Amino acid sequence: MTPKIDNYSLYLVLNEKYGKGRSALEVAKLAIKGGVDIIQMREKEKSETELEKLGSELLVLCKKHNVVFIVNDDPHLAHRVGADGVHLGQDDMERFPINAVRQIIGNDEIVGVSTHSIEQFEKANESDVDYIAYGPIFHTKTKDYFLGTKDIKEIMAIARKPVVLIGGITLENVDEVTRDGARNIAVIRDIMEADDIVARTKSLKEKLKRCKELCEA
Ligand code: TZP
Ligand code: MG
Repeated sequence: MTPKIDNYSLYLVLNEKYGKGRSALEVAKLAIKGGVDIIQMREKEKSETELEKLGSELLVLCKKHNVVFIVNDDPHLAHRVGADGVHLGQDDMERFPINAVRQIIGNDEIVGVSTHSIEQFEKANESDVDYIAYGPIFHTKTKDYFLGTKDIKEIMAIARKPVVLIGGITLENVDEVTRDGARNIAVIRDIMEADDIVARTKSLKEKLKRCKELCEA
């Protein structure tokens, strides 16, 4: 059965080029040891063959440890490797409207979408997706702008599905997003670039645990 996205999830977006010489698989193993909940393969520089190989390896690893495994950009690839779901950007959705995505990967699989404005968020909120990523919140390397924390309260108030905040989130600033209502966070560099990936992941997870305790008290 396909797992669901639970709140207080820590979501690692894997991109080997930030791994300081460590392979994506190696980083994934360490992050899983640290308690990461969701892993996305976002490897823009790899060939189709490399992606299939890595995707299959990550799937085995994630399944073994009950970690949700998501493939970025391509529902066909997600389906071929048997991932739990696919993550689509705004541009991917032009190529693959949600109905087409469902036909490729199935109704039970997870579909996540990136949004970068309240308008995009509202549209995703009304569509057949399983979670919504919102950002970049802080300065990041994959985008040339960031939104800041100003919209978090509003999107959390209207959200009808799990929301994952992304973009420049670190152990040092994560409280700024959870304080405004965020329940799930995604990171690339804060885990990938860490000297001690296990410890860093544990610390981020600890922040979410504390947030849960405070929110549910
Ligand atoms: N989408 C919005 S920001 C981002 C993506 C993929 C990159 C997040 O990377 P980092 O290193 O956590 O800022
Ligand atoms: Mg994409």
